[in-house]
Amino acid sequence: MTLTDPLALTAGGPSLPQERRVLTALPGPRSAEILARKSDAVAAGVAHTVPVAAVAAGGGVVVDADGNSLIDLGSGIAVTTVGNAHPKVAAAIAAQAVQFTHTCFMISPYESYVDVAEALNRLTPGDFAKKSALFNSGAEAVENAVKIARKHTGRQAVVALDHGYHGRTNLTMALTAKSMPYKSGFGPFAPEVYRVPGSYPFRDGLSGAEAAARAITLIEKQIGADNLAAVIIEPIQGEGGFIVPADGFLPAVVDWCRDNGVVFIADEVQTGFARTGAMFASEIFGIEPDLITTAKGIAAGLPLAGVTGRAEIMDSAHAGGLGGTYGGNPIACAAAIAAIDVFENDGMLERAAQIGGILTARLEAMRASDPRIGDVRGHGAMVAAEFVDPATGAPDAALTGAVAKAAIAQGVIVLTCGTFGNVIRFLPPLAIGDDLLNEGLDIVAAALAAA
Ligand code: PLZ
Repeated sequence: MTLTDPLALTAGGPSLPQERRVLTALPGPRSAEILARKSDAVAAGVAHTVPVAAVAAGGGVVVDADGNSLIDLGSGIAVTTVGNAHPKVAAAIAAQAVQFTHTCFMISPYESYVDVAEALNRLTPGDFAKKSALFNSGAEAVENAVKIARKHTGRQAVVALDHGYHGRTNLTMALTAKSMPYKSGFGPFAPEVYRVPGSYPFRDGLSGAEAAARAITLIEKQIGADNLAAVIIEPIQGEGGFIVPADGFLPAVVDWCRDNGVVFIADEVQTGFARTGAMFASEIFGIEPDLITTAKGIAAGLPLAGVTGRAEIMDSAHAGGLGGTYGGNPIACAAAIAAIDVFENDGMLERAAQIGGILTARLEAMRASDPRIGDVRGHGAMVAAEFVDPATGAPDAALTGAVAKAAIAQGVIVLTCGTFGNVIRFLPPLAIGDDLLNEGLDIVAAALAAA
Protein backbone atom coordinates (compact mmCIF):
# COMPACT_ATOMS: atom_id res chain seq x y z
CA MET A 1 0.00 0.00 0.00
CA THR A 2 1.24 3.47 -0.81
CA LEU A 3 0.44 6.79 0.72
CA THR A 4 -1.88 7.55 -2.15
CA ASP A 5 -3.89 4.42 -1.50
CA PRO A 6 -6.80 5.68 0.57
CA LEU A 7 -7.26 2.28 2.18
CA ALA A 8 -3.82 2.62 3.72
CA LEU A 9 -5.03 5.69 5.52
CA THR A 10 -8.49 4.90 6.74
CA ALA A 11 -7.44 4.48 10.36
CA GLY A 12 -7.52 7.97 11.86
CA GLY A 13 -6.83 9.26 15.32
CA PRO A 14 -3.71 10.73 16.88
CA SER A 15 -1.39 8.05 15.49
CA LEU A 16 -1.80 9.43 11.96
CA PRO A 17 1.50 11.01 10.86
CA GLN A 18 1.32 14.56 12.20
CA GLU A 19 2.53 16.34 9.10
CA ARG A 20 1.39 18.55 6.28
CA ARG A 21 1.79 16.61 3.06
CA VAL A 22 0.53 18.01 -0.21
CA LEU A 23 1.10 15.42 -2.92
CA THR A 24 -1.29 16.74 -5.55
CA ALA A 25 -3.02 19.95 -6.50
CA LEU A 26 -6.20 20.18 -4.39
CA PRO A 27 -8.44 18.47 -5.18
CA GLY A 28 -6.35 15.51 -6.30
CA PRO A 29 -7.77 13.09 -8.84
CA ARG A 30 -9.63 10.82 -6.40
CA SER A 31 -11.14 13.76 -4.48
CA ALA A 32 -12.08 15.42 -7.77
CA GLU A 33 -13.99 12.30 -8.75
CA ILE A 34 -15.90 12.25 -5.46
CA LEU A 35 -16.60 15.99 -5.61
CA ALA A 36 -17.94 15.62 -9.16
CA ARG A 37 -20.31 12.93 -7.89
CA LYS A 38 -21.18 15.25 -5.02
CA SER A 39 -22.24 18.00 -7.36
CA ASP A 40 -24.44 15.56 -9.29
CA ALA A 41 -25.98 13.88 -6.25
CA VAL A 42 -26.04 16.41 -3.43
CA ALA A 43 -28.24 19.51 -3.37
CA ALA A 44 -26.39 22.60 -4.51
CA GLY A 45 -27.28 24.43 -1.29
CA VAL A 46 -24.95 22.12 0.65
CA ALA A 47 -21.66 23.80 -0.22
CA HIS A 48 -18.13 23.07 1.02
CA THR A 49 -15.04 25.10 1.84
CA VAL A 50 -12.13 22.68 1.46
CA PRO A 51 -12.03 20.94 -1.93
CA VAL A 52 -10.98 17.47 -0.80
CA ALA A 53 -12.77 14.30 0.26
CA ALA A 54 -11.69 13.27 3.76
CA VAL A 55 -10.80 9.66 4.54
CA ALA A 56 -9.17 9.94 7.96
CA ALA A 57 -8.38 12.56 10.60
CA GLY A 58 -6.71 12.81 13.98
CA GLY A 59 -4.44 14.98 16.10
CA GLY A 60 -4.00 18.08 13.98
CA VAL A 61 -4.52 16.66 10.48
CA VAL A 62 -7.21 15.68 7.99
CA VAL A 63 -6.12 13.17 5.32
CA ASP A 64 -7.83 13.11 1.94
CA ALA A 65 -8.59 10.43 -0.62
CA ASP A 66 -5.37 11.19 -2.53
CA GLY A 67 -3.14 10.88 0.53
CA ASN A 68 -2.78 14.61 1.10
CA SER A 69 -2.52 15.52 4.78
CA LEU A 70 -3.94 18.92 5.67
CA ILE A 71 -3.31 20.86 8.87
CA ASP A 72 -6.66 21.24 10.63
CA LEU A 73 -7.21 24.71 12.10
CA GLY A 74 -11.00 24.40 12.04
CA SER A 75 -12.01 21.19 13.89
CA GLY A 76 -15.05 20.80 11.62
CA ILE A 77 -16.31 24.14 13.04
CA ALA A 78 -15.26 23.71 16.66
CA VAL A 79 -16.45 20.13 17.04
CA THR A 80 -13.45 17.80 17.27
CA THR A 81 -11.98 19.73 20.18
CA VAL A 82 -10.53 16.63 21.88
CA GLY A 83 -9.16 15.49 18.50
CA ASN A 84 -10.75 13.60 15.64
CA ALA A 85 -11.30 9.87 16.20
CA HIS A 86 -9.92 10.25 19.73
CA PRO A 87 -9.12 6.70 20.92
CA LYS A 88 -11.27 6.96 24.06
CA VAL A 89 -14.21 8.33 22.06
CA ALA A 90 -13.83 5.79 19.26
CA ALA A 91 -13.69 2.91 21.76
CA ALA A 92 -16.80 4.18 23.59
CA ILE A 93 -18.71 4.47 20.31
CA ALA A 94 -17.68 0.97 19.22
CA ALA A 95 -18.63 -0.57 22.57
CA GLN A 96 -22.05 1.09 22.59
CA ALA A 97 -22.70 0.26 18.93
CA VAL A 98 -22.55 -3.48 19.63
CA GLN A 99 -24.66 -3.18 22.80
CA PHE A 100 -27.66 -1.21 21.50
CA THR A 101 -27.96 1.61 19.01
CA HIS A 102 -31.36 3.06 19.94
CA THR A 103 -34.37 2.60 22.13
CA CYS A 104 -35.66 6.21 22.09
CA PHE A 105 -35.06 7.79 25.49
CA MET A 106 -38.76 8.73 25.64
CA ILE A 107 -39.67 5.04 25.31
CA SER A 108 -37.01 3.15 27.27
CA PRO A 109 -34.55 5.40 29.10
CA TYR A 110 -30.93 4.38 29.66
CA GLU A 111 -28.17 5.38 32.04
CA SER A 112 -25.74 7.11 29.67
CA TYR A 113 -28.25 9.92 28.94
CA VAL A 114 -28.58 10.48 32.68
CA ASP A 115 -24.77 10.47 33.00
CA VAL A 116 -24.50 13.20 30.36
CA ALA A 117 -27.24 15.26 32.03
CA GLU A 118 -25.49 14.97 35.39
CA ALA A 119 -22.17 15.99 33.83
CA LEU A 120 -23.77 19.03 32.16
CA ASN A 121 -25.47 20.03 35.41
CA ARG A 122 -22.17 19.76 37.27
CA LEU A 123 -19.89 21.42 34.69
CA THR A 124 -21.98 24.43 33.63
CA PRO A 125 -21.53 27.62 35.65
CA GLY A 126 -23.91 28.41 38.51
CA ASP A 127 -24.10 26.90 41.97
CA PHE A 128 -27.81 26.13 41.89
CA ALA A 129 -30.00 23.12 41.18
CA LYS A 130 -29.90 22.34 37.44
CA LYS A 131 -31.49 19.95 34.99
CA SER A 132 -30.73 19.11 31.36
CA ALA A 133 -32.43 17.78 28.25
CA LEU A 134 -30.60 16.36 25.22
CA PHE A 135 -31.18 16.94 21.51
CA ASN A 136 -29.38 16.37 18.19
CA SER A 137 -28.04 19.70 16.99
CA GLY A 138 -27.20 23.15 18.19
CA ALA A 139 -30.22 24.61 16.42
CA GLU A 140 -32.50 22.10 18.08
CA ALA A 141 -31.05 22.95 21.49
CA VAL A 142 -31.69 26.65 20.84
CA GLU A 143 -35.27 25.94 19.72
CA ASN A 144 -35.89 24.03 22.94
CA ALA A 145 -34.29 26.65 25.16
CA VAL A 146 -36.71 29.20 23.70
CA LYS A 147 -39.67 26.82 24.15
CA ILE A 148 -38.72 26.33 27.80
CA ALA A 149 -38.23 30.06 28.42
CA ARG A 150 -41.62 30.86 26.88
CA LYS A 151 -43.38 28.20 28.91
CA HIS A 152 -41.65 29.35 32.09
CA THR A 153 -42.40 33.05 31.66
CA GLY A 154 -45.71 32.88 29.83
CA ARG A 155 -44.23 35.53 27.51
CA GLN A 156 -43.43 35.33 23.81
CA ALA A 157 -40.76 37.79 22.69
CA VAL A 158 -37.13 36.76 22.29
CA VAL A 159 -34.18 39.12 21.81
CA ALA A 160 -31.06 38.19 19.87
CA LEU A 161 -28.09 40.36 18.94
CA ASP A 162 -26.67 41.88 15.81
CA HIS A 163 -24.07 39.44 14.41
CA GLY A 164 -25.72 36.58 16.32
CA TYR A 165 -25.83 33.05 14.92
CA HIS A 166 -28.11 30.37 16.34
CA GLY A 167 -28.86 27.92 13.51
CA ARG A 168 -30.71 27.20 10.28
CA THR A 169 -34.14 25.93 11.41
CA ASN A 170 -37.06 28.32 11.11
CA LEU A 171 -36.92 29.78 14.63
CA THR A 172 -33.14 29.83 14.68
CA MET A 173 -32.97 31.50 11.24
CA ALA A 174 -35.10 34.22 12.77
CA LEU A 175 -32.61 34.50 15.65
CA THR A 176 -29.62 34.49 13.29
CA ALA A 177 -28.61 37.94 12.02
CA LYS A 178 -26.91 37.36 8.69
CA SER A 179 -29.06 37.04 5.58
CA MET A 180 -26.65 35.47 3.06
CA PRO A 181 -26.24 32.55 3.07
CA TYR A 182 -28.35 31.55 6.07
CA LYS A 183 -31.74 33.18 5.53
CA SER A 184 -32.03 34.73 2.10
CA GLY A 185 -35.19 33.52 0.36
CA PHE A 186 -36.11 31.13 3.17
CA GLY A 187 -38.70 33.27 4.99
CA PRO A 188 -41.17 33.96 6.43
CA PHE A 189 -39.37 33.66 9.73
CA ALA A 190 -40.77 32.94 13.17
CA PRO A 191 -42.48 35.91 14.80
CA GLU A 192 -41.70 37.65 18.10
CA VAL A 193 -37.95 37.70 17.51
CA TYR A 194 -36.28 41.07 17.99
CA ARG A 195 -32.70 42.15 17.38
CA VAL A 196 -30.64 44.75 19.20
CA PRO A 197 -26.99 45.76 18.94
CA GLY A 198 -24.58 44.00 21.29
CA SER A 199 -20.97 44.88 22.03
CA TYR A 200 -18.36 44.93 19.24
CA PRO A 201 -15.51 46.93 20.74
CA PHE A 202 -13.41 47.09 17.56
CA ARG A 203 -16.28 48.68 15.61
CA ASP A 204 -18.52 50.43 18.15
CA GLY A 205 -15.91 51.79 20.56
CA LEU A 206 -18.37 51.50 23.44
CA SER A 207 -17.58 50.29 26.94
CA GLY A 208 -19.45 47.21 28.10
CA ALA A 209 -21.73 49.36 30.28
CA GLU A 210 -22.51 51.73 27.39
CA ALA A 211 -23.26 48.87 25.00
CA ALA A 212 -25.49 47.18 27.58
CA ALA A 213 -27.36 50.43 28.26
CA ARG A 214 -27.95 50.88 24.53
CA ALA A 215 -29.34 47.34 24.19
CA ILE A 216 -31.48 47.54 27.34
CA THR A 217 -33.01 50.90 26.39
CA LEU A 218 -34.03 49.53 23.00
CA ILE A 219 -35.50 46.41 24.61
CA GLU A 220 -37.49 48.45 27.13
CA LYS A 221 -38.78 50.94 24.57
CA GLN A 222 -39.43 48.65 21.62
CA ILE A 223 -40.51 45.39 23.26
CA GLY A 224 -41.14 45.93 26.98
CA ALA A 225 -39.77 43.60 29.64
CA ASP A 226 -43.28 42.31 30.39
CA ASN A 227 -43.46 40.79 26.92
CA LEU A 228 -39.97 39.34 26.88
CA ALA A 229 -39.37 35.64 27.52
CA ALA A 230 -35.65 35.44 26.84
CA VAL A 231 -32.49 37.13 25.70
CA ILE A 232 -30.17 34.75 23.84
CA ILE A 233 -26.50 35.63 23.45
CA GLU A 234 -23.34 33.80 22.41
CA PRO A 235 -20.79 34.88 25.07
CA ILE A 236 -18.28 35.17 22.22
CA GLN A 237 -20.08 35.46 18.90
CA GLY A 238 -18.91 32.71 16.56
CA GLU A 239 -20.18 32.83 12.97
CA GLY A 240 -20.70 36.59 13.37
CA GLY A 241 -16.95 37.22 13.65
CA PHE A 242 -15.50 35.91 16.93
CA ILE A 243 -16.68 39.09 18.58
CA VAL A 244 -15.60 39.34 22.21
CA PRO A 245 -17.88 41.74 24.09
CA ALA A 246 -16.39 44.56 26.15
CA ASP A 247 -15.99 43.84 29.87
CA GLY A 248 -19.18 44.39 31.77
CA PHE A 249 -21.56 44.00 28.84
CA LEU A 250 -22.71 40.47 29.61
CA PRO A 251 -23.03 40.92 33.41
CA ALA A 252 -25.13 44.07 32.90
CA VAL A 253 -27.50 42.28 30.53
CA VAL A 254 -27.74 39.27 32.86
CA ASP A 255 -28.54 41.56 35.82
CA TRP A 256 -31.23 43.35 33.84
CA CYS A 257 -32.77 40.00 32.81
CA ARG A 258 -32.80 38.82 36.41
CA ASP A 259 -34.42 42.06 37.62
CA ASN A 260 -37.12 41.75 34.96
CA GLY A 261 -37.98 38.06 35.07
CA VAL A 262 -36.41 37.46 31.66
CA VAL A 263 -34.61 34.16 31.02
CA PHE A 264 -30.98 34.73 30.00
CA ILE A 265 -29.86 32.02 27.56
CA ALA A 266 -26.14 31.65 26.81
CA ASP A 267 -25.68 29.91 23.46
CA GLU A 268 -22.41 28.07 24.09
CA VAL A 269 -22.77 25.74 21.12
CA GLN A 270 -19.49 27.04 19.65
CA THR A 271 -17.75 28.39 22.80
CA GLY A 272 -18.48 25.46 25.12
CA PHE A 273 -16.35 22.54 26.26
CA ALA A 274 -12.85 23.93 26.79
CA ARG A 275 -12.72 25.77 23.46
CA THR A 276 -12.00 29.14 25.11
CA GLY A 277 -9.69 27.84 27.84
CA ALA A 278 -12.60 27.69 30.28
CA MET A 279 -15.09 24.83 30.25
CA PHE A 280 -17.71 27.43 29.27
CA ALA A 281 -17.06 30.96 28.04
CA SER A 282 -19.67 32.32 30.47
CA GLU A 283 -17.07 31.74 33.20
CA ILE A 284 -14.65 34.15 31.51
CA PHE A 285 -17.20 36.94 31.80
CA GLY A 286 -18.34 36.01 35.30
CA ILE A 287 -21.93 35.26 34.34
CA GLU A 288 -24.28 32.47 35.42
CA PRO A 289 -26.84 32.03 32.63
CA ASP A 290 -30.32 30.73 33.45
CA LEU A 291 -30.08 28.33 30.50
CA ILE A 292 -27.06 27.21 28.45
CA THR A 293 -27.21 25.53 25.06
CA THR A 294 -24.39 23.16 24.12
CA ALA A 295 -23.51 20.96 21.13
CA LYS A 296 -20.43 20.63 18.86
CA GLY A 297 -17.51 19.77 21.19
CA ILE A 298 -19.69 17.86 23.65
CA ALA A 299 -19.51 14.56 21.76
CA ALA A 300 -16.43 14.97 19.52
CA GLY A 301 -18.41 14.74 16.27
CA LEU A 302 -21.43 12.63 17.16
CA PRO A 303 -24.67 14.60 16.89
CA LEU A 304 -25.59 15.62 20.42
CA ALA A 305 -26.79 18.86 21.98
CA GLY A 306 -28.06 19.94 25.35
CA VAL A 307 -30.09 22.55 27.19
CA THR A 308 -29.00 22.92 30.80
CA GLY A 309 -30.22 25.35 33.39
CA ARG A 310 -32.06 26.27 36.54
CA ALA A 311 -34.15 23.28 37.58
CA GLU A 312 -37.31 25.37 38.11
CA ILE A 313 -37.07 26.78 34.58
CA MET A 314 -36.18 23.46 32.96
CA ASP A 315 -39.07 21.79 34.76
CA SER A 316 -41.65 24.29 33.54
CA ALA A 317 -42.39 22.22 30.40
CA HIS A 318 -45.13 19.64 30.99
CA ALA A 319 -44.36 15.91 30.81
CA GLY A 320 -44.05 14.93 27.14
CA GLY A 321 -43.49 18.56 26.10
CA LEU A 322 -39.81 18.06 25.26
CA GLY A 323 -38.17 15.31 23.29
CA GLY A 324 -37.55 13.88 19.85
CA THR A 325 -36.86 10.45 18.39
CA TYR A 326 -33.07 10.62 18.57
CA GLY A 327 -32.31 13.24 21.24
CA GLY A 328 -29.61 11.81 23.50
CA ASN A 329 -29.00 8.82 21.25
CA PRO A 330 -27.00 6.17 23.17
CA ILE A 331 -24.01 6.21 20.81
CA ALA A 332 -23.80 10.00 20.99
CA CYS A 333 -24.08 9.82 24.79
CA ALA A 334 -21.28 7.23 24.95
CA ALA A 335 -19.12 9.55 22.85
CA ALA A 336 -19.98 12.50 25.10
CA ILE A 337 -19.11 10.62 28.30
CA ALA A 338 -15.72 9.72 26.81
CA ALA A 339 -15.12 13.25 25.50
CA ILE A 340 -16.11 14.81 28.83
CA ASP A 341 -13.65 12.49 30.56
CA VAL A 342 -10.94 13.83 28.23
CA PHE A 343 -12.02 17.45 28.83
CA GLU A 344 -11.88 17.01 32.58
CA ASN A 345 -8.91 14.73 33.03
CA ASP A 346 -6.52 15.15 30.11
CA GLY A 347 -5.48 18.79 30.51
CA MET A 348 -7.76 20.24 27.85
CA LEU A 349 -8.30 23.61 29.57
CA GLU A 350 -4.56 24.09 29.91
CA ARG A 351 -3.98 23.03 26.30
CA ALA A 352 -6.61 25.47 25.03
CA ALA A 353 -4.87 28.27 26.93
CA GLN A 354 -1.46 27.29 25.50
CA ILE A 355 -2.82 27.18 21.97
CA GLY A 356 -4.44 30.55 22.59
CA GLY A 357 -1.07 31.94 23.66
CA ILE A 358 0.54 30.78 20.40
CA LEU A 359 -2.33 31.96 18.20
CA THR A 360 -2.56 35.37 19.83
CA ALA A 361 1.19 36.00 19.86
CA ARG A 362 1.61 34.99 16.22
CA LEU A 363 -1.41 36.96 14.97
CA GLU A 364 -0.52 40.02 17.03
CA ALA A 365 2.97 39.92 15.54
CA MET A 366 1.44 39.83 12.06
CA ARG A 367 -0.86 42.72 12.95
CA ALA A 368 2.06 44.82 14.23
CA SER A 369 3.67 44.69 10.80
CA ASP A 370 0.59 44.60 8.59
CA PRO A 371 -2.15 47.23 9.01
CA ARG A 372 -4.55 45.09 6.95
CA ILE A 373 -5.12 43.11 10.16
CA GLY A 374 -7.32 45.50 12.10
CA ASP A 375 -8.02 43.37 15.14
CA VAL A 376 -6.94 40.13 16.77
CA ARG A 377 -9.30 38.76 19.39
CA GLY A 378 -10.56 35.66 21.13
CA HIS A 379 -9.95 33.40 24.09
CA GLY A 380 -8.11 30.09 24.26
CA ALA A 381 -8.27 28.07 21.07
CA MET A 382 -10.93 30.39 19.60
CA VAL A 383 -9.01 33.29 18.08
CA ALA A 384 -9.55 35.37 14.95
CA ALA A 385 -8.06 38.14 12.85
CA GLU A 386 -10.27 40.79 11.27
CA PHE A 387 -9.07 42.12 7.91
CA VAL A 388 -9.65 45.74 6.93
CA ASP A 389 -8.73 48.40 4.43
CA PRO A 390 -5.98 50.18 6.39
CA ALA A 391 -7.02 53.58 5.06
CA THR A 392 -10.68 53.44 6.01
CA GLY A 393 -11.06 50.51 8.42
CA ALA A 394 -13.71 49.11 6.07
CA PRO A 395 -14.05 45.30 6.12
CA ASP A 396 -11.97 43.58 3.43
CA ALA A 397 -13.80 40.38 2.54
CA ALA A 398 -11.90 39.95 -0.74
CA LEU A 399 -8.53 39.88 1.01
CA THR A 400 -9.90 37.53 3.68
CA GLY A 401 -11.23 35.11 1.09
CA ALA A 402 -7.98 35.22 -0.89
CA VAL A 403 -5.83 34.47 2.17
CA ALA A 404 -8.09 31.61 3.27
CA LYS A 405 -8.17 30.14 -0.21
CA ALA A 406 -4.40 30.32 -0.60
CA ALA A 407 -3.84 28.68 2.78
CA ILE A 408 -6.26 25.87 1.94
CA ALA A 409 -4.58 25.29 -1.43
CA GLN A 410 -1.34 24.71 0.48
CA GLY A 411 -2.90 22.23 2.85
CA VAL A 412 -4.03 24.34 5.80
CA ILE A 413 -7.73 24.25 6.68
CA VAL A 414 -8.80 27.71 7.83
CA LEU A 415 -12.34 29.01 8.12
CA THR A 416 -13.67 32.50 7.62
CA CYS A 417 -16.56 34.12 9.45
CA GLY A 418 -18.07 37.51 10.21
CA THR A 419 -21.11 39.45 9.11
CA PHE A 420 -18.84 41.22 6.63
CA GLY A 421 -16.95 38.04 5.68
CA ASN A 422 -13.67 39.65 6.71
CA VAL A 423 -12.55 37.43 9.60
CA ILE A 424 -10.32 34.35 9.58
CA ARG A 425 -10.98 32.23 12.62
CA PHE A 426 -8.72 29.67 14.20
CA LEU A 427 -10.35 26.73 15.97
CA PRO A 428 -7.70 24.00 16.02
CA PRO A 429 -8.32 20.68 17.69
CA LEU A 430 -6.66 20.75 21.11
CA ALA A 431 -4.84 17.57 20.03
CA ILE A 432 -2.73 19.53 17.52
CA GLY A 433 0.98 19.83 18.26
CA ASP A 434 2.76 23.19 18.52
CA ASP A 435 4.90 22.51 15.42
CA LEU A 436 1.92 21.83 13.20
CA LEU A 437 0.04 24.83 14.59
CA ASN A 438 3.04 27.07 13.90
CA GLU A 439 3.48 25.65 10.42
CA GLY A 440 -0.18 26.37 9.69
CA LEU A 441 0.26 29.94 10.89
CA ASP A 442 3.45 30.32 8.79
CA ILE A 443 1.41 29.44 5.73
CA VAL A 444 -1.37 31.86 6.60
CA ALA A 445 1.25 34.59 7.16
CA ALA A 446 2.88 33.84 3.79
CA ALA A 447 -0.53 33.85 2.09
CA LEU A 448 -1.26 37.26 3.59
CA ALA A 449 2.12 38.63 2.56
CA ALA A 450 1.53 37.40 -0.99
CA ALA A 451 -2.05 38.69 -1.24
N1 PLZ B 1 -25.40 28.27 17.92
C1 PLZ B 1 -23.45 29.61 18.52
O1 PLZ B 1 -22.18 28.32 16.33
C2 PLZ B 1 -23.45 26.36 14.66
C3 PLZ B 1 -22.83 26.65 11.70
C4 PLZ B 1 -22.30 26.24 10.40
P1 PLZ B 1 -26.02 23.23 14.59
N2 PLZ B 1 -22.35 27.01 14.04
C5 PLZ B 1 -21.87 26.45 12.81
C6 PLZ B 1 -23.29 26.39 9.29
O2 PLZ B 1 -22.98 27.12 8.36
O3 PLZ B 1 -24.36 25.76 9.38
C7 PLZ B 1 -24.12 27.02 15.83
C8 PLZ B 1 -23.45 27.99 16.60
C9 PLZ B 1 -24.13 28.60 17.66
C10 PLZ B 1 -26.06 27.36 17.20
C11 PLZ B 1 -25.44 26.71 16.14
C12 PLZ B 1 -26.23 25.70 15.38
O4 PLZ B 1 -25.70 24.44 15.62
O5 PLZ B 1 -25.50 22.02 15.31
O6 PLZ B 1 -25.28 23.56 13.32
O7 PLZ B 1 -27.49 23.21 14.42
